[in-house]
Amino acid sequence: APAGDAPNGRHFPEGFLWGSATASYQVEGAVHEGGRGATVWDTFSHTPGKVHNGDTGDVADDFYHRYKQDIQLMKEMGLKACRFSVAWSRIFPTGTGSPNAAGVDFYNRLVDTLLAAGVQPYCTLYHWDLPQTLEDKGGWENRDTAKAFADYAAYTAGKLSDRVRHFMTMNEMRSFVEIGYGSGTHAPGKKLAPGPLAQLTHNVVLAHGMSVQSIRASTKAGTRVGIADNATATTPIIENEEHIAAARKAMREENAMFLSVILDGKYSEHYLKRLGADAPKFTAEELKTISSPMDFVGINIYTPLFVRADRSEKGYAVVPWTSTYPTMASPWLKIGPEALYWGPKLLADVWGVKEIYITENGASSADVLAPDGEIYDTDRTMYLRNYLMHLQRGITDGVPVKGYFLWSLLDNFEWADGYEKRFGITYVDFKTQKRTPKLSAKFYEEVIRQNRVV
Ligand code: GBH
Repeated sequence: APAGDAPNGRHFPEGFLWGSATASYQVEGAVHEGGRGATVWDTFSHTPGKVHNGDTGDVADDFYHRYKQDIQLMKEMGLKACRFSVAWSRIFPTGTGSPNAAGVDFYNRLVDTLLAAGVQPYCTLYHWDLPQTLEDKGGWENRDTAKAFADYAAYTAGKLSDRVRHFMTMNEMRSFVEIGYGSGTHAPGKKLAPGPLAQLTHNVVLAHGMSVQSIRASTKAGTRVGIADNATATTPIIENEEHIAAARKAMREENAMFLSVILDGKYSEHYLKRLGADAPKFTAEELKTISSPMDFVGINIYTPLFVRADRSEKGYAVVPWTSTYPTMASPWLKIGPEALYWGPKLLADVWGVKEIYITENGASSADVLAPDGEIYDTDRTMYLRNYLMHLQRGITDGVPVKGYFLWSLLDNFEWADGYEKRFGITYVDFKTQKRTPKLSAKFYEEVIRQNRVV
């Protein structure tokens, strides 16, 4: 065999779940069809100055109409699983009240088409598109939103659970909390003071816990419930004992208000102390609900947080970025493949999580069509290859990662960056809706075919 053909230790376990991920508002379009109600992202993207170039998700990838062709693409690539999100306002146009049958029908068709193509559906119930009606009543600042979410999640999961076995309550709580209600650069564009923001954060983790319980109550036995959290992947600057110990401490602290309270059932003392008078008010009963046991934990991993040991009370310090640190097309997307080793590894070591999915990982790149009509995204391919090597390394060390969902199947509406930043392994011409698999798609196809990093 020619050099390079031999198996060389980069294999994944048999049955490893290779997938891709998308989210409703980023791909569906058809915002006025099928009885869908308005969401905070419709309002935000139609507010001048909020999204790059004035882009909106009105059409996006037109996935609402083109999902069959896109599932065909998944099949051709050999994908085993697809992570998608349900638009709450397609099911309950005003967030609560009576369900909209046309909305349920769309996700029924989507799930049926996936299954017919041999692709396992993984369903996220909330990927940031809050019904506008609920935002008008205070959004996540209002405790009633948590109850509304638990009801919507139970109803939707109940409708799909005869065919969908895995549900994730929420995607990236930290992102929609801190950017949506803190810095205000995502929908709904609010800038809350630290106290109200901490209370809102508490409502969000409470909503997660309430929905874990309500989904369990409304679905078939054996339904698996988890989350897709953008856990901060604390990564030791040097892999030695003292810095690894620091990274372990940092994992708990840096995720204090989301994953840690969910998995520990309490807020860390440092977190409460740091907030002082701004700390959230909560009851023991609420902490119990927030920490309702999950069947798996999904983490979205892009960029590491490098930490080092130090003699402070916390026992670690965050290492700042150098101005020359290699970065993909989005300034926040620093290339740190070790994050895909340390993120899941610390999740397993610190909390004993037994079933982990990488619910997102991927990269933006300045894709250009070459004269031959191909897109040679060698940088995205390099990024994926290196991250996957570290994922494989972790699994070899015994970290229980069961699947990997690449963000994203398609170029799509990248929130405040509009269509400027492309994350797809499939190129989308937004004028014609033509799909062209990039080099990275062919790379991923080969990874899946050989079940190893190629
Ligand atoms: C994920 O967010 C999302 O789940 C997904 O919807 C998104 O398309 C994908 O990743 C790619 O971005 O501009 O400095 O304020 C990733 C985490 C959090 C990264 C918010 C960008 C904004 C940084 N994101 N962050 S900044």
